[in-house]
Amino acid sequence: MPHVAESGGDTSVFDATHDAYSLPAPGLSSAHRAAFFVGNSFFNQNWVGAPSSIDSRDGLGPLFNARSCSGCHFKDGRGRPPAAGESLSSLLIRISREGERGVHGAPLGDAVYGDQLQGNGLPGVPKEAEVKIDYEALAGAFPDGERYVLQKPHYRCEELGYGPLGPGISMSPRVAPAMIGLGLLEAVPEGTLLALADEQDRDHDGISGRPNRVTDVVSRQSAIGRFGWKAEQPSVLQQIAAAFQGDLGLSSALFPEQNDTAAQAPARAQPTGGAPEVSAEILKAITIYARVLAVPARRNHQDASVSQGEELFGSVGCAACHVPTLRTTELADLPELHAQEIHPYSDLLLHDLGPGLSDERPSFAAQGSEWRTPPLWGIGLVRKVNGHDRLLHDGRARGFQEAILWHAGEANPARTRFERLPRSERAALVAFLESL
Ligand code: HEC
Ligand code: HEC
Ligand SMILES: [Ca+2]
Ligand SMILES: [Ca+2]
Ligand SMILES: [Ca+2]
Repeated sequence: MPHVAESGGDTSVFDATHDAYSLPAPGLSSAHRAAFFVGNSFFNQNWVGAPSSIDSRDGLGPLFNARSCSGCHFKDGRGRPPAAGESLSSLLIRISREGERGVHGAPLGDAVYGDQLQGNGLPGVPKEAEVKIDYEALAGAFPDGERYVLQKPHYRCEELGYGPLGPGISMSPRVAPAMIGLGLLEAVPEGTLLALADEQDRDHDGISGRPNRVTDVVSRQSAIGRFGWKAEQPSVLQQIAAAFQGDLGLSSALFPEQNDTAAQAPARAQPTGGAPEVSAEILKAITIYARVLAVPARRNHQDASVSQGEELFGSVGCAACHVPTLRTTELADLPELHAQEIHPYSDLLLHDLGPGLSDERPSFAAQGSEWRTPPLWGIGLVRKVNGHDRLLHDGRARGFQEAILWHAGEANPARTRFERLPRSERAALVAFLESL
């Protein structure tokens, strides 16, 4: 185990305040630092409906989830499910038709509602739906008798704006992940990920990670997915262009269409904010911004209980998926991130975590129960930055212990070993996660 503070190598920042996710990596060239600040302002600005007097900020919607990127990635951090009585804000719902797939296994959207539910519309454009969540309590106990209660979410669509959803529609709820270290993850060579993969479990350790294989929309070729909860996007650029289209209703060179369908006449009737609505310059600046947001260094990494927890993280089997150390290679356009030893605690591969976490919505190579191992770097600062402790793809877990207890499938043995640890060692493992 690495036992070092600098999870992002030389590009780590020492800041544990609520700005911890918002800082540029140290050592950027002056051009990249300038692009960072331009990207930062577009990441935080509210877009408006077209037409507006300022062409560089219009084109929002007509259907959208939020008015800005930071509306969901607040403080470049993590979203959460709504509290009782709130509407969805930093959690979004992907939808698709069961049993039907497109190129490279892409999910296909509903004929009327498309591939994502947008809960907001411009004036005169009905929003698509108001989604409500009910939680079912699941009580359990550790072998030593300590009790816990997990909560399983169930989703209901109300106030559907364009008639009923088609038959056989599956829904995949996801919270916005933190934005840190993404350029470093992009700079991990494909060969490293392929070497970590063990699709047939040839080494018989019960872990069979595999890459998602998705469509690169620029080359139209199949590519390894790295970003998003199911690794459905191959690059930060494509992830961001997809967010502009799906989440904000803004077209770009990568995704020139609006996000509405022909069946949504009030949306189709709206003016657009240009073709495309997001210029190449703005897309480029936000992409640089997102790639160089720094990873915060660990705190208290030498405390006795944290060190003990770090060892347990290895011996219990967490590190089989949450791989502690990777190395970056050269990126032609971002030499600042070159040759770093990084500690993301992820293999960026898909793993089957069992039916309890399944969204029953296959996407490209990923089955419903398969998720990308999420990086754990910086995760101990979620409460500080975002003021909540909600974890997992849909934010169902309240804190680290619940997140671990939801692990099943390939992670069954690791979870069982965690459950059997004495209480003080379970606490040490959680203290290690808090130090990240
Ligand atoms: C409605 C909320 C919402 C908005 C608005 C939003 N995002 Fe996201 N973002 C998400 C969710 C949810 C995911 C995970 C997506 C998935 O799993 O497919 C995500 C994923 C990402 C990722 C990948 C992170 C990772 O760890 O893999 C990046 C980069 C990103 N968003 C950037 C942006 C940018 C830039 C904008 C503005 C153009 C934006 N997002 C707007 C919710 C949002
Ligand atoms: C088989 C691979 C695998 C193993 C083993 C594993 N994990 Fe995970 N872990 C995942 C995946 C995949 C997710 C995402 C699941 C989801 O969001 O539904 C995850 C999610 C998490 C999260 C929440 C991350 C977030 O961003 O919300 C934490 C914390 C975590 N794991 C810690 C652990 C610990 C501690 C162990 C050992 C007891 C462990 N994991 C073992 C694959 C694994
Ligand atoms: Ca638009
Ligand atoms: Ca839609
Ligand atoms: Ca294996």
